[in-house]
Amino acid sequence: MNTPKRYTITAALPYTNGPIHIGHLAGVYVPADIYARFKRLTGKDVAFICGSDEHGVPITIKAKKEGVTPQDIVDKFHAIIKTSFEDFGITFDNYSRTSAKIHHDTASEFFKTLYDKHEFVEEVTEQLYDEEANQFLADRFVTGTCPKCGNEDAYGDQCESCGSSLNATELINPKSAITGNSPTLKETKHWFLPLNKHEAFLREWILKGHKKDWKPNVYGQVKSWIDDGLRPRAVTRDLDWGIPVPVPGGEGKVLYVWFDAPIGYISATKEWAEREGKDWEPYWKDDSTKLVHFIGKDNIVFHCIIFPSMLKAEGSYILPDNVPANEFLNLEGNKLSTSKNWAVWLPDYLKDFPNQQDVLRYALTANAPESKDNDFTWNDFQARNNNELVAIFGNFINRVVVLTNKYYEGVVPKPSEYSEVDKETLAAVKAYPAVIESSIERYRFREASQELMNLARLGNKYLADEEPWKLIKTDEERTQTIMFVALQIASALAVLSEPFLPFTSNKLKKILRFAINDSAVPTEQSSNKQDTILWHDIATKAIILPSGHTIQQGKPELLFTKIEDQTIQEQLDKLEANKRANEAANKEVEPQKDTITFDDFTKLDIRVGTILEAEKMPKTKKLLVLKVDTGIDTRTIVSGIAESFTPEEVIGKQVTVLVNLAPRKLRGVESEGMILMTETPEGKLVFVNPNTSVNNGLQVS
Ligand code: B3M
Ligand code: ZN
Repeated sequence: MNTPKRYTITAALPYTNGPIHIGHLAGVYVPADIYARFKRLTGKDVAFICGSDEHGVPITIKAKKEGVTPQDIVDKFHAIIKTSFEDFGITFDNYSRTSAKIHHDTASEFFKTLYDKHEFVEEVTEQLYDEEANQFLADRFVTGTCPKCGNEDAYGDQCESCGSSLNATELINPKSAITGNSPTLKETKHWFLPLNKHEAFLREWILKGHKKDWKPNVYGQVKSWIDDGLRPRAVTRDLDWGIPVPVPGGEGKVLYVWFDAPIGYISATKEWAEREGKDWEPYWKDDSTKLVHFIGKDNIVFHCIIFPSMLKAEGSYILPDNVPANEFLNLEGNKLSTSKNWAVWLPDYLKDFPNQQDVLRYALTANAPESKDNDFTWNDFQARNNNELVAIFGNFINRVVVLTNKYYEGVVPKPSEYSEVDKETLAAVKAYPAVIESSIERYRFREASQELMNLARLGNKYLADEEPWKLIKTDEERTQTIMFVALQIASALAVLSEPFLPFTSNKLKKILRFAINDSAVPTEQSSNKQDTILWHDIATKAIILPSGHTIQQGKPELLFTKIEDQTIQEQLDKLEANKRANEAANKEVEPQKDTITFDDFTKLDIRVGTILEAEKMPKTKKLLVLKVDTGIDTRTIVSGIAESFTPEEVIGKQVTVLVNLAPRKLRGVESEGMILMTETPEGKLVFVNPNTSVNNGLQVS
């Protein structure tokens, strides 16, 4: 594409059935924001669009589970998600929602246009039906085995494991997510988008080399679907939550969520344009607009096959130039999971790490799952912060600001003759805009973030090599030049860091007293107008901060602070506790054991006893060796409670003991009896014992 006149950048619309977590940020929203910020910094006309995806079965399932309406669910989570994006500096030009009227109207009109152009196939087919729930089973209302990859938890419309888009009737061994029953088949009419009819167009558009700049993980998936043969996909559903089908015979039916949601990008652009007094159409219909969809890999088929086919069939829209889908982020070696509460939720992160959004943005970018699934670990998070943001970026800026204040009361000194090193350093700085730009233009944000850190490394090395703190004693003139050069590097960091570290960039611009040209109240107009410093200025302007300019005086705030091991351990403990609580909350209650007779029960001799002594069983994690006064005698009992109690904690405790259990040797120690325990939701063992002190030996019956 020739140089685009404008950019329409979309980010996948998050389902409003829960908060968002670090996987969403890493997979979609931080890369999209980096790209949008970068394009704005290079003076481009950008529409950065997103919004809540408020239809679809997951929302109705959650509403049913909580006994509220779907609208209650989407209202709650739309607000939470929108706030999270604002908190993390994701700079959408519009964050809309698909329950908005403008979207219902836009999606209905889009459907009607395709309907009137006979782009749909109307067909009565047999669909899965739950007789007990008296409901058709579509999408997440049904699970089964994926016919493509064998994943047993595939949904009626999609397999998250291999990404395939499915018809529910293709599932092997389907089960209703409402009742667990095996569904029957029942006839119903739907409107199908005949993807097979668009195969030639898709082959031409994508496979004929036209999209070789698509990421291999995206191009590969799309090619395999097309090669497997495309089939008609139903774009309506027998559901009551969604956008009503706007044609005769559509009563009681709604648009399939994946038909309406991508149109949400268009309606959100319309809403934005209306608000800004702009024309929305060039952003979606002008060939000189570059359309880029940021998504996760499970959305590739919808953004590369289905939505482009819809746009092509409608006929007046442009097609996406690129769909740089990321793979998945795992957490501490396990798949991020909302249902298992195995996640770092953005609101929780901000509670534990207030004002440290950039640390997370950076750690997620530096480790992003750009070409394969990747793992977020709290240790890596700590290392990125301590070893890079604090030790390199923050340390360099702090030294420059402290020394400029110490030697020159914050005034940028006048340089004299540049040395060869100065010239090489300044030349290297001027090369960075193009170096980082090259990575960003290829959607390699990990690489781009490391190039930014290399610029900070350059600054750190320059100061360490030139040692102005020594030269100040002997060569005042040389020191001024060194500090002048260092301040130019700091200025470059202030501008080039903005897409990656927006909060830090803003702080740094205040420290250097660039007049802030966005939300922060600008300081008094500085003498050299840095309030509109753009990306390429770093390469073209002779200098950024001229001598005589005054930076912030006094002790500067630290841009980053060291994260201690204890803080990381607390996060790891929290994860484990959440996981156990979630497992307990969702634990199936053990079915009752076989019935026994009263005689069987009377054979059990259960007494109250007191633990007199306790010690850890050598070379084991779980066992304590106890001396227990049973009232009958004092005996040894080995108990698997060492992970829940220390020996000191149990001495003196009254416990309930099964005393006539046949003795058995455990690790060479003869154990005569069993202490009765149960388990808390967090997985901690607790004693089942009398809640008042009684004599040892008393029988429990
Ligand atoms: N709501 C996100 C997901 O599949 C989905 C994206 C829609 S983008 C139009 O998790
Ligand atoms: Zn599959």
